[in-house]
Amino acid sequence: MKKPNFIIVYCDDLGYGDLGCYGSETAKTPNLDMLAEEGIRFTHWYSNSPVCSPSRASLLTGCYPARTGVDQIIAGNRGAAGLTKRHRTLAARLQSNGYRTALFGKWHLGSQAENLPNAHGFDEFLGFHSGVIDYYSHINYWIQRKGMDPVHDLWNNGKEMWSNGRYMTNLITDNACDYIRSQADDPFFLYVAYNAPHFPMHAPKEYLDRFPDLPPDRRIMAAMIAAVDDGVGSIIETLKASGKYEDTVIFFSSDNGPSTEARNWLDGKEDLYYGGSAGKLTGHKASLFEGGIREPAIMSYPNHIAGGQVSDKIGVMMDIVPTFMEWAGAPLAHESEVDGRSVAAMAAVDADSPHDKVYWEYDGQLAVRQGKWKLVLNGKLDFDRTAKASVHLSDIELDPGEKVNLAERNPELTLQMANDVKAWYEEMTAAQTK
Ligand SMILES: [Ca+2]
Repeated sequence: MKKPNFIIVYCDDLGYGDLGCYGSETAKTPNLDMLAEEGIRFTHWYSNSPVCSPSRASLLTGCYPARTGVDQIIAGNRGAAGLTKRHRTLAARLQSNGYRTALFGKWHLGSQAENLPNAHGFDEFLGFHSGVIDYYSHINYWIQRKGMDPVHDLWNNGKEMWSNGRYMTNLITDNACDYIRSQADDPFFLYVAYNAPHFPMHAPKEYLDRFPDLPPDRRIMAAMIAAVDDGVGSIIETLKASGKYEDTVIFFSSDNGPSTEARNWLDGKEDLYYGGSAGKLTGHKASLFEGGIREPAIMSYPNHIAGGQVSDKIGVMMDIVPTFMEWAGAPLAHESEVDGRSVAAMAAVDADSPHDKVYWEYDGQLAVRQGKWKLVLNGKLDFDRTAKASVHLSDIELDPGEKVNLAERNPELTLQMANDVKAWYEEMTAAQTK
């Protein structure tokens, strides 16, 4: 079988309910909806963390965040430590299997030389190192909250570059399309890491004009998502024009759920922000309830995966490494190298999920999904708000919104799941290598 190309399109803080094909009545995402029609749309696909850096560490290494040493949000200053070279990324693995590799957009896995994309297997990188930049000046102003001055953060292969005034989403899309057009016959891995729709809430007027009737918080969100959707449309069009679409795997998702942080507002309000939607799910960014970690996830591989599928089987971001390596013809030695499992059969022939249990830890919270059951310990609803019960058991099939706490009615199950997730976390922290 021909080695496929791989493209990951990754959004930032995009909610489960914020695409047309996931039920949004305000976002307009015709290109992503079409991609889902031509591929498979997952309804129980999870990020490994409810925040940026750990989620991205898992996507790229195939390991749980704690094992990678990146289990917190990495600071935005130049010189911030991050993912070390002890952890092999998907880019490094594919590069050593004959792939050309490129990243355009957000990195957020550290900014020391050994943490940067070029040190982690990317031949080409154009984008930013930290977690957030202004969409037009490409300056990170948000580290001022930590007492640091703003830093300009736009780079091309280790060299600082300036593209003042250029909307970041379009800059990423244009580089991605140019890269596809420049490829000859070697297979490639392209990581398109949009910072949208993470704050600051910026979009060109032409996108805002598409949504004249929405309230301000939804309007800017819909505009930013529409720019991403147009980007995905351009990428697909470019693939088709170069005859590469059928042999290219495209995976679209987001690192965590929508943010309620007041700094999303640009009118001075200090209220919680609800511009992004987790749909019917409870919890937002930083929460281990479903809204923080369950993500839109679309996969297409026209020569291998039948279109029009919707799968409710459990997949996790850390599964992408073993899945792509299997399709690249270089499967991993799973047991020793990664925590993720290949979902190639789940995607191609609707096989069962490879996971009996999936675990999470973030900022004092623990969670486990076991079949239809989900247990959250010390749960939070976002960065600041704590959930009512410190032990919350849900039947996710009957109650996807985690509204009804079944812990007291199921004490033995609750205890077993709590013990399992605590044991898992002990194992992970013992194995942690920075
Ligand atoms: Ca994020």
